[in-house]
Amino acid sequence: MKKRWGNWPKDGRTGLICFGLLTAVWGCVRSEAVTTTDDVTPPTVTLAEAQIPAGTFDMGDHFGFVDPSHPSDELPIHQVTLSAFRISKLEITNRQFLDFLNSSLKKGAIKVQNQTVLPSGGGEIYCYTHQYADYYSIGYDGVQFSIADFRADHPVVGVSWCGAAAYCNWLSESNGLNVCYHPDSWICDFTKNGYRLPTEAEWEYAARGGHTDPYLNYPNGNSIDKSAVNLPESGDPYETGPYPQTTPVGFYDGQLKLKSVFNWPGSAPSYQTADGKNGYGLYDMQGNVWEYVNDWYGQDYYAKSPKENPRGPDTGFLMPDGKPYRGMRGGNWYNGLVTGGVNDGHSRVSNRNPTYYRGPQDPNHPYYHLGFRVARN
Ligand SMILES: [Ca+2]
Ligand SMILES: [Ca+2]
Repeated sequence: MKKRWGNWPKDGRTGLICFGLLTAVWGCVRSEAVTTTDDVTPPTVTLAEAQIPAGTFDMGDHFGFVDPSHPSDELPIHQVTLSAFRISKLEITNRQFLDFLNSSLKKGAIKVQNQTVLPSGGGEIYCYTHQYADYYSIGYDGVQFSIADFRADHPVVGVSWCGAAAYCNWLSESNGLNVCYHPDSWICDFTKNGYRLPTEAEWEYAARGGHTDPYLNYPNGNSIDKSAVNLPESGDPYETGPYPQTTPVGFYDGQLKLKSVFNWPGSAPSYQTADGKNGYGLYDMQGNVWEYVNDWYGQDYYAKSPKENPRGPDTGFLMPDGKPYRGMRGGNWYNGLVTGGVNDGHSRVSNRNPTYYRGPQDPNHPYYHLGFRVARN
């Protein structure tokens, strides 16, 4: 089932050129081909989840940070009360997303077109394949999807927000839960018991790990412990390798890691991690990959957010390309420490970012540093 990349066509440059065109038609793609087979085997899906208790906290930036790209979007600090919810302890991995893709392919629910994955009836792109660009670890050989060697436990990247929502629906169905997302409008029904993306308020509350007296700037403290997080130049043994320089999910658990097990690109035979899990037992809430939240990004939303279970604005703040974008949280392996001498502060626990701002070539920058984790009531 595993394929070695050397056997596959390398057309990343073509993919990047196409990216802008695809972005322009994002949401408008339609096609006819549907792959079907009767061999549908329900997957067994288990996720490590943390139970987050109901509670009230003061959401926003407690440290006076002024974001150079979008100042004031973390203010005013405002009180938020949340119902209890569950959230996955880890970012969703390539292995987990692969199960969704192969299962959906067998059911005829998705198709591969222009080296991207789409719903079979047309609609927004779910994700990019390895054939589209080398950054993406899940490939398609015309029959099934497979993962690059030693990448199965890395966070999935190259996924759109709709792809993440579609994964949530599949995960719900696979576990006998009621789906949250409408398959056309992608509106989330929060009364359902299935999987969904965390709201922005849930994400921040979960990331804080219960630390509200005093509030902290990062999930576990007021300074960055580079041995406990995957950030740019944090010193992990994946930084000398090709993009994406993700670490496996939950890599920073305080254990000594061995190259003989992980086959990382760096030459170090071992790497001592510090334990990066937060107060709720969640890993990678700081760094590794950015994580989608359910909310549209509303730059001025904090001034009008309801107190009880805020779920974001009805649509997003229009970015320079005239389009609304979803929010993302937590910083990533690629950037966000310092740009041009200015601290971007991406991995601060209160930091907000629209998915428009993904990198220097935005909005057509690759999605190689953006993934997600899931939540449910
Ligand atoms: Ca790193
Ligand atoms: Ca993360």
